[in-house]
Amino acid sequence: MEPIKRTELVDVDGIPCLKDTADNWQRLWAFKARPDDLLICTYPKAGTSWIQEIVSMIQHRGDPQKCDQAPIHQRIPFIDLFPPKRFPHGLDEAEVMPSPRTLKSHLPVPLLPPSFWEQNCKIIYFARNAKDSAVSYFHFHRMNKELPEPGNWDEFLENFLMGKIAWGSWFDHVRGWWEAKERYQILYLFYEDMKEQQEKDRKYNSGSQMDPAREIRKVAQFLGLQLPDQVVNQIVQHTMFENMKVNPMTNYSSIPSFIFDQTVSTFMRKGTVGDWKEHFTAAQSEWFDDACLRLLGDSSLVFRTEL
Ligand code: PPS
Repeated sequence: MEPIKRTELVDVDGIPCLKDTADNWQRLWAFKARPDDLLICTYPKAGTSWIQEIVSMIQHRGDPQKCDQAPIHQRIPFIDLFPPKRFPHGLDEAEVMPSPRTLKSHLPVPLLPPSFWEQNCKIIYFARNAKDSAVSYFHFHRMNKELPEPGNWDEFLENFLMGKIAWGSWFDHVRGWWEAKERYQILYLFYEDMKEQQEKDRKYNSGSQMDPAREIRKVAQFLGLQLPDQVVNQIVQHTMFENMKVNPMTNYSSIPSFIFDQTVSTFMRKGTVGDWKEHFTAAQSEWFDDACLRLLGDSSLVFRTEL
């Protein structure tokens, strides 16, 4: 198979986007959200697939067979991705999908099609700390042949910090959505809290009294559903990193290897909090801490970089 060409970035209102997204901008901006749409929004590599599978399991009342009917990216279309070699696009799929729809986006607040705000759609935002997001995004650039060339780690990290990567600045993204939740129906969750829940679940099964599914219950409540404990437990188990990693419906093995080369880096790579320590030098870590203080210090938004 002929290797595909890595894309370039094109600014849309000052935010770097994949060229094909920019080329389809008018169509995306005119997207007609429906009042009962649920949007899952994240900065890339925040654990989107994790929260997608949790939502999908909640919607199917914990029945894995219903989730196993199609890969996650088909069940929940990604509206702002227009990859040249993949048809139909998420937007095409979303447009013909019956209601109620669940959709995925990486768009920052200023670029979200206005109909989502007009229809006051429910939105789940899943955020992950900058350091682990940067590491995960770097490895994803290495294996995803549609993304721009990442350069070496130092180069990539500088671009990440400057927001010169697809979907723009992590800082602007997490902050924009944090502020938007004051005005709209947005459930803002953290990867680190979800991971802590997983770890507690392991202890719970070994006799601890902690609630193993706090974050999953929050999602169910936001969706207006009350699930029995047994169902919640099934969801916790089904969405454990180890289980999603071997599940062909969630590990992106359905994407051909000339696009996602999982011999370079797997999509479900490590799934931990603190992997950044294996990549950052002390100076780079300090640089990130300073940037967090400078760019987020005056907000109430706090990220944990270890558990
Ligand atoms: S994408 O391409 O932006 O939609 O990717 P996304 O799904 O947001 O991010 C992939 C990272 O999320 C991790 N992940 C998980 N961690 C813990 N538990 C579960 N169940 C889980 N599912 C996905 C995945 O491993 C990627 O992170 P890294 O750090 O690279 O391992």
